Amino acid sequence: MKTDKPLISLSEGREIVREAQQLLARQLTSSSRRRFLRNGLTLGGIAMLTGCDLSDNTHVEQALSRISRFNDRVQGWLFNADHLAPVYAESQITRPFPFNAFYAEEEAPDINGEDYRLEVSGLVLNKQPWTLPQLHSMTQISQVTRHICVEGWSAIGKWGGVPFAQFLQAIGADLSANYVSFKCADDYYTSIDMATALHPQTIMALTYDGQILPRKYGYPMKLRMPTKLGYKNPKHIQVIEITNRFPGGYWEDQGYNWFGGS
Ligand SMILES: Nc1nc2c(c(=O)[nH]1)N[C@H]1C(S)=C(S)[C@@H](COP(=O)(O)O)O[C@H]1N2
Ligand SMILES: [Mo]
Repeated sequence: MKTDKPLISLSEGREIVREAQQLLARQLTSSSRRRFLRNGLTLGGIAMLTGCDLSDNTHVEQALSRISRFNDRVQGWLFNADHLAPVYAESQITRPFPFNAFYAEEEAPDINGEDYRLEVSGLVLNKQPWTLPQLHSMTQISQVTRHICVEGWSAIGKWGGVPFAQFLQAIGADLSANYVSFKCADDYYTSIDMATALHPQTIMALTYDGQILPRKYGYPMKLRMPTKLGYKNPKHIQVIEITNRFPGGYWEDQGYNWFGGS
């Protein structure tokens, strides 16, 4: 019998992806294999799914990373550009908002705003670098959203800046390209899918809580995406590249799931 009912609902799909993602985020720890087993997938099952021989650690890592890449594709399909992340009232802002990086707060890069130039490269028509006043002169929006970090905390904050879709248009980006990659002043790097880059809540944040973005939160500019986990939100961005070559990321290359939806 023909039926229009999908195999799984969108919310079931999201739930499956979330669970797989949580498993994968923990794959760095030595207990990852035990967790995997406890959560139901046997190594035999993984071997069958991935076509990998799991006789040693390297092969297990390979299998997990194949599952992670598969998971990226599923999340890409499920990602709905019209679906908005929840927004909150200003009274719900978490104070003080937490700082996080792969180093201590005092080591955050100290960038001179007057010398700052944002570089643009790859599949774009206009590779002219951007000054801070130029970015500030574009349309600004602000939003109060929740930031979720896989290290086990979440917090509500208010970011303001340029809708990223407008910036991509301004530089004549090839909007059919697969990836947007970010290089930061502190050697951090990450990358996102084009659908997320164009999402209406994705902003090039220049302010935090109505003030110029403080050094610890990513001065002079960070990308803020309430649809993605904390590690996908790069601070202190220096270079934006539009590309079809998979760029990876600082944590992603160490095993965190690349799509990283929240
Ligand atoms: N440049 C840079 N961006 C980064 C990081 C970093 O170490 N360097 N850490 C990421 C992680 S894991 C988190 S949770 C958030 C923390 O942002 P916050 O300090 O504004 O809370 O920044 C993300 N972006
Ligand atoms: Mo994080």
